[in-house]
Amino acid sequence: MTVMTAEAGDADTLMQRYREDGVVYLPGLFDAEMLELARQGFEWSLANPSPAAQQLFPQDGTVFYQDLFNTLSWPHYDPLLRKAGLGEVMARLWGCENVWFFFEQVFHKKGASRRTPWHQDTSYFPVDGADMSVLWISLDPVPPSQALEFVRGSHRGRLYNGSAFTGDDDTAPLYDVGEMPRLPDIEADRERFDIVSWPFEPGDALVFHPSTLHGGGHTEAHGERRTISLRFFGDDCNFVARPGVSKESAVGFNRQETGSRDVSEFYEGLVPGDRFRHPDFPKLYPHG
Ligand SMILES: O=C(O)CCC(=O)C(=O)O
Repeated sequence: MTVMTAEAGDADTLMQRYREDGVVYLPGLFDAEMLELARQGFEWSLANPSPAAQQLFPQDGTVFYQDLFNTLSWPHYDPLLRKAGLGEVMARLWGCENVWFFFEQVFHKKGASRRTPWHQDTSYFPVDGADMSVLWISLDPVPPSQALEFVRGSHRGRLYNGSAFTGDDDTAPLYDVGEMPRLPDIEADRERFDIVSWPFEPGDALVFHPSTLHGGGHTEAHGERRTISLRFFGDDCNFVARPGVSKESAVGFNRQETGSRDVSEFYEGLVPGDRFRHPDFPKLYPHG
């Protein structure tokens, strides 16, 4: 495993590294004002759960909470997205002309909360392409021993079945139909994988392609991690087929009861191969 220390570098270096490694570290991307906006977004999400909110691995008795694709939360992240110029950050990283916000996800770990299972985000939604990113930030410092980890370059390899995020076997498949291969047991054979991570301070950001294998980031007994994952897509992004719709994934939930829109509305009328577009995804770049 390599704990990275390198600084971010110039725009061309970053673009190349993103293409090759599928993950880049942007130290000090957010100043105190941006961090405060991020904190407000996170607090709003925690106080206003969508029907997709869930306590993961409840049998462990620690906090491992997540919520995602709550369209009602989007106005609460919008000031951060725009003031921090995240559309422009993605346009430069991908070398593309248009950038849209896709959706938010929050994670809250407290106490001795387990590692996040290794997985690729792309397995969970019917969207794929080169111009896609997850921007991961933590409102709390993350020491190297508790870092989110990545398999460098894995976004250029195969797309595995998702992890079901249940039980003892982290490779237990999300879909029980279809051709996607089962995840490798990376924890059982770490030396075989090119695992990288960075020590992380509030204000830093990790940007990764959603097909990059990532996992880890446990917390210790007295620890807490408040994390926001913001997702973006751009010109090269297509609707693709997936073997099914998981009840646990963002796709399956009926959100009518809170007023949050169902993600399936955003996929309506699309067939595999279509450009992934919907007028209600906030356009971030160029500025509307
Ligand atoms: O923060 C974590 O532990 C998991 C993050 C993650 O899987 C993601 O942002 O896609």
